[in-house]
Amino acid sequence: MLSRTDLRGTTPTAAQLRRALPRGGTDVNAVLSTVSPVVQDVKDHGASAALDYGERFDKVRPASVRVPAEVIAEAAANLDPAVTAALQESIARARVVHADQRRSTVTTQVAPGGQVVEKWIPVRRVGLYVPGGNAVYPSSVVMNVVPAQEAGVASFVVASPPQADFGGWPHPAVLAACALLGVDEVWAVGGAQAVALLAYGGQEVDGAELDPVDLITGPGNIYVTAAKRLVRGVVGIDSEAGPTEIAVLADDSADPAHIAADLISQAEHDVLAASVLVTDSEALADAVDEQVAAQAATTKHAERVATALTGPQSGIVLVDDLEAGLRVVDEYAAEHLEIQTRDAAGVADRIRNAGAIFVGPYAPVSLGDYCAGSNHVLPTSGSARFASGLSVQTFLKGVHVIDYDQAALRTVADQVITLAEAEDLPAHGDAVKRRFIRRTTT
Ligand code: HSO
Ligand code: ZN
Repeated sequence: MLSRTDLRGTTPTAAQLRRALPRGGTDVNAVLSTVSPVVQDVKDHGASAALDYGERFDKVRPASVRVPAEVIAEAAANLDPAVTAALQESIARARVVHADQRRSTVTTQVAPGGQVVEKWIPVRRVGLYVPGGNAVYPSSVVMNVVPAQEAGVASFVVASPPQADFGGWPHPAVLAACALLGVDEVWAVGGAQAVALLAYGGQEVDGAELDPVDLITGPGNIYVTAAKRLVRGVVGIDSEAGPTEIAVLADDSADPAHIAADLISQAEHDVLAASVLVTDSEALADAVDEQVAAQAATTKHAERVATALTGPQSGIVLVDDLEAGLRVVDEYAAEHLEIQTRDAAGVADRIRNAGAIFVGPYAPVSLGDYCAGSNHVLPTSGSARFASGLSVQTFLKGVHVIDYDQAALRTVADQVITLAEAEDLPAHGDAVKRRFIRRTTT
């Protein structure tokens, strides 16, 4: 079922590897020109424009952008108690992990009387985008809100598309997750128009002001991603989310049924999702392929899964040995990487590029999606080579506080003046010199 790339007997360079590996591609630039007028219109006209686009794309127009408190309370009250309890467990585990990511203030004594303090300050207000449609993920509300809360962010708004089936409000499971997390501001706006409204604020239908945010996080479709690219700079954004990916590095000690189940689990998200197995065992590759065919036939979203698994972005890569496998997965830089080998922890230790690494037979990606405590908003499309998943750090800004007394400034005054002159910026030097001129008159 899965296509094969046989790299055995070859030693490709990094660039050759990147070309040889299965990978999808969404061209965000291609939709920028479609999205740009939407962003501009919402920037100019606020909520009414955003609701117009909702009516056009989501086929429903809620009475206001802001979801009334009683609608959120009702969604929370009606959520299946087992789901409420599971979300609470997910929140509790994410909270302990993210609380440990808080950064403390660092003071460096550079010279006597001269110090630099690095402070970490949360952004004032965050906008969290939560997709709608066939992807209704209360778990993603948890993964966005918890790190922001642990970073100390005090003001939140969640934006999620209006749903015709739910009176024009976002999906009740999303609203209930917001309630569980103590988020009471939710906007019934989706797509590019939501991103624009978060970035620029604007007039609500009753004339009230919608407060713009400083940072937008959360995954969305290609239009949402394009809109985030357009407003970047006006606001901060997290890294761009592409379709989900799983890579598994396995040897002949791995259980093919587990690997197949994990490959299918992420293929379930999207026809563009990528599932890749890298192995030095042809016997394992054959067994996984058999298992995939059997399990994929009976899974609930069989059609979506089959499309994802047979797309050019999915497949099996055969390598000579584990060393070659390590090079392959590092170059691929998967959003999720499972290590299913002997000494999985030792192998995992040697990985440089992955959004998150799942070690050994009992850490499937699904655990990380919901209840490991780790974050499930992770870098996709190879961006794990340079980007991180969502964390407390995403919501913090580092600020240096420079505190020098006169004696400390004097010790380095000559060097500042020399460098200023070398850059032909003598006024910079004068600003230091002036502090050491004895004033005879005032
Ligand atoms: N695997 C997805 C996250 C998710 N899974 C949400 C289930 N719900 C992207 O990391
Ligand atoms: Zn998932």
